Amino acid sequence: MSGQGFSIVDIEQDLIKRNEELAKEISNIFHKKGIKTFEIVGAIGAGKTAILETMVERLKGKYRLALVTADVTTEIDADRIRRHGVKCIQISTGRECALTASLLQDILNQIPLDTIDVLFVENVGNLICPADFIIGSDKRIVVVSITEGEHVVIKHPMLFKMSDVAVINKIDLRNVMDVDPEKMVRDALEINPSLKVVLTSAKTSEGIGELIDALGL
Ligand SMILES: Nc1nc2c(ncn2[C@@H]2O[C@H](COP(=O)(O)OP(=O)(O)OP(=O)(O)O)[C@@H](O)[C@H]2O)c(=O)[nH]1
Ligand SMILES: [Mg+2]
Repeated sequence: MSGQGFSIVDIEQDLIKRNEELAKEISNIFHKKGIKTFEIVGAIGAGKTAILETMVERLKGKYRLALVTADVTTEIDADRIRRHGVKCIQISTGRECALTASLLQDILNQIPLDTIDVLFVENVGNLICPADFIIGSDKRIVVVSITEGEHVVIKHPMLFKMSDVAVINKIDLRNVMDVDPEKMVRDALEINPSLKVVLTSAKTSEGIGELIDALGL
């Protein structure tokens, strides 16, 4: 506690609690509309958008999809998704290093809630900040790739603890990287034994079918 009766830690805890309450409200809205929601978090450049592009191609004939992509400034990811003929809303987070429930609430009226079955939300590329801020999705998918190095999983346990599915991407590069993807799988399961862990390549589509199965889609 500081002399004024509150501390930075108190303020942070209050923000996290208020975010959780709002995330619950958002989750209720999605459930009432029968929409399945998935949040994709993970390292910068691990392949979150590339995986979404590959999944969108496979899923768009089966489900009515919409996506939200969050980035600090650009619309690059949203434009990549839109090229697949799917609605994608961009959130610019500015100085924030992760999405919050409040940022999602701000664009909720742009999501066609009455005409979609599945919503994917790509968070800002960051392996730390999103751990504190849930956004009300049914499942969270954490993505890393073998190019971040073999220890990226054990160095960032929080998001693996707080996710339902973990993706180790870019396994097409396994022969040029001095990395054992199976060790990354073991590390992820040690951190969170209930995780479903999938090895993928967004480039060759290896493992994408398995990922879709892991999401129950
Ligand atoms: N070889 C290989 N390259 C990949 C794979 N997935 C993505 N990439 C490449 O990695 C780079 C980053 O991919 P993105 O899909 O933009 O990654 P991201 O996680 O969405 O990145 P941010 O949104 O900026 O955090 C691009 O050049 C992709 O073409 C993969 O499985 N194999
Ligand atoms: Mg991206």
